[in-house]
Amino acid sequence: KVHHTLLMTGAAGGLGTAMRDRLKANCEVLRLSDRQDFGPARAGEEMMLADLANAQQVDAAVDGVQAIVHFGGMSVEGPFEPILQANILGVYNLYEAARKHGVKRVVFASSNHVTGFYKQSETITLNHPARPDSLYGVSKAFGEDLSRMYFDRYGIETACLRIGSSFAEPRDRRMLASWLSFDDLHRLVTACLTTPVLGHTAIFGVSDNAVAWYDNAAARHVGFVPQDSSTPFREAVYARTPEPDVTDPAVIYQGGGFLFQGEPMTA
Ligand code: 15L
Repeated sequence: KVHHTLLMTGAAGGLGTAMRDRLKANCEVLRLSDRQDFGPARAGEEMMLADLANAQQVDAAVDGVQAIVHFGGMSVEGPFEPILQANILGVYNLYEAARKHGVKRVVFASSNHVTGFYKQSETITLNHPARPDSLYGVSKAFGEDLSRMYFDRYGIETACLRIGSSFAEPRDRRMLASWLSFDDLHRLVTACLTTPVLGHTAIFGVSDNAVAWYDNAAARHVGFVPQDSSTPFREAVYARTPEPDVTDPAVIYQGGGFLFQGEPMTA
């Protein structure tokens, strides 16, 4: 256990729920935070409710922790205002609190949607420029840049996890490439919390899938070695999903379909 008290934001969300028990192995005390009440603290936990847009509440949640796993914020595309509040103002509030309280390491749940406008036929590295596919993707790119500034200025180390699709199982054909198992997500977070020198880095968060769009060579120092693969799910996914239309932008681009809802797009 490298950290005494670890803060996990977004504790009531999908990733927070999946990591709640797993992250207890990484610390003595797991401090959980979310916007609204999600039940009592269990053994080894502390509960600290905080709206990311509220600087005082975020400050209180960060006070006394040694590291932060930041899963909080809007997790899909939507209207700009809530994205602005939670993902832009919210990530600023978090880093200001980290600076004031001397927190030296943050694991930030960024997203594959930072680079979602690369094609599914491309393999991209961590040196490819961002190509956000949505306002949500832009907000995650902002978090990546902001955290870099806090590293360069104040030495706060951050891993920006460009998480693909972290669910119990891959849900469609795209997720055969983008899937990150919960156990691999925990391995990734653990690697980021424990590697001796993290610096500031992005890293694509996917399992060891046969179909891959990402090259993590520039983040070898993190020490993330995924152990799971989408391959065992492949046949079932093919059987229950239609043949893809290769002229559909949701099939052409890595960001996939959910971000084009209601927005006609041309390739
Ligand atoms: C994300 O960034 C979302 O948070 C998640 O809900 C998934 O939709 C994922 O991307 C994805 O691209 O599959």
